[in-house]
Amino acid sequence: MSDRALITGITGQDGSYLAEHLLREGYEVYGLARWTSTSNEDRIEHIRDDLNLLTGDLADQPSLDRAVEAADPDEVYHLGALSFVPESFTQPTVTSNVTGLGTTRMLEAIRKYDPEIRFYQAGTSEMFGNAPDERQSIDTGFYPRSPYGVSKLYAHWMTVNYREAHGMYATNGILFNHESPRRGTQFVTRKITRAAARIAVGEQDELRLGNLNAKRDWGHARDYVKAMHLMLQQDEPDDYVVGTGEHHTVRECAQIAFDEVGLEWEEYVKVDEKFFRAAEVDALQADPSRAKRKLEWEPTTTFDEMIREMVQKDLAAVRSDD
Ligand code: NAP
Ligand code: F7E
Repeated sequence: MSDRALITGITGQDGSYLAEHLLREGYEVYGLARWTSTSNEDRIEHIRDDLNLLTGDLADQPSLDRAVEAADPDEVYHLGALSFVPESFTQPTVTSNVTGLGTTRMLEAIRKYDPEIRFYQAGTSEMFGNAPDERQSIDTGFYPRSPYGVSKLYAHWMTVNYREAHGMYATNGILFNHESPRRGTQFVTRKITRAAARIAVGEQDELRLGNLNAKRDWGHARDYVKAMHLMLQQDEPDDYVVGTGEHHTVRECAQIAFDEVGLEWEEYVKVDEKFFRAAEVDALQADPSRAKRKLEWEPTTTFDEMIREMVQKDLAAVRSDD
């Protein structure tokens, strides 16, 4: 009998790549998706017939209980969250409810149904925030700088607590930024690659950005979902930091994206304070050495390759819209 996995957040960037990966690995894949009046299934359209979708909401305990029962999974990958940092400042309580308490609801659903189910929590480098260390490892202290980061930190410790209090196989993956052509269009990399493509074909005149000096450790989502899967194949549950170990500025991202379409980024990018954050995270850079060693995992795509791939996909999309 094949292994069964339940993915929350299956309609998101990571959910779609993870579903593809688990299908390739021979899993029977279940996905929790919110009920919406218009379809949010674009990212999983190509594999839709191979998936078992269940409706549910992280704010609604009975729907999660039903989903866990219906999927009867061996592994749960909990990726569902409100993941856009700026919006968490304007919607702090719904962020806490969905991203924070939603994790406790999933853990409870599992504990009640079958505490042997393995659980992956989608942790984030945003929990490090104003990090005291230049490179962040599992030993770095947490200092979140947004309601999103605070909610994820609560979810992190609840995951640790269910492991220690109930003996559950509950693992935190602390993943640094990862992007792809499927990244939401408000996140900075995709905002830049899409704008570069649209400007190149004459559909947009300029690109307004916030803090160009912000540094992030950006990898490819396709690589990172493999690390999630590996984490749940270990003998014991644990916590892991996953990133490339390199960081780049927003400015460098713009320079590569515009270079890919043969344009000078300075001619099109304008700084707009509207995109500055109430509390910024200036720089993040992973020390992923432990995850690489224990999981035998390596990122395969460089930052430069990934940004150029995203620009090419965005170019193809704007051209096909014509
Ligand atoms: P994403 O594209 O924003 O996807 C988030 C998913 O959560 C979507 O499927 C969304 O459904 C679902 N969701 C939101 N609210 C929900 C609710 N109330 N009930 C059920 N589902 C809900 O995020 P991502 O980039 O794939 O990231 C996956 C996870 O990793 C998230 O938890 C994120 O916080 C975390 N993370 C991401 C990164 C990164 O760089 N990408 C790094 C570290 C951690 P809809 O489609 O209906 O909106
Ligand atoms: O911002 C700066 C901004 O929104 C990156 C989420 O997946 O990764 C993501 O969070 C940086 C910030 O991602 C604009 O100030 C400049 O310093 O792409 P982002 P994020 O906030 O790092 C983490 C790991 C997660 O867990 C989150 O879920 O870029 N920046 N100008 C801008 N950012 C945006 N969005 N838009 C701008 O115009």
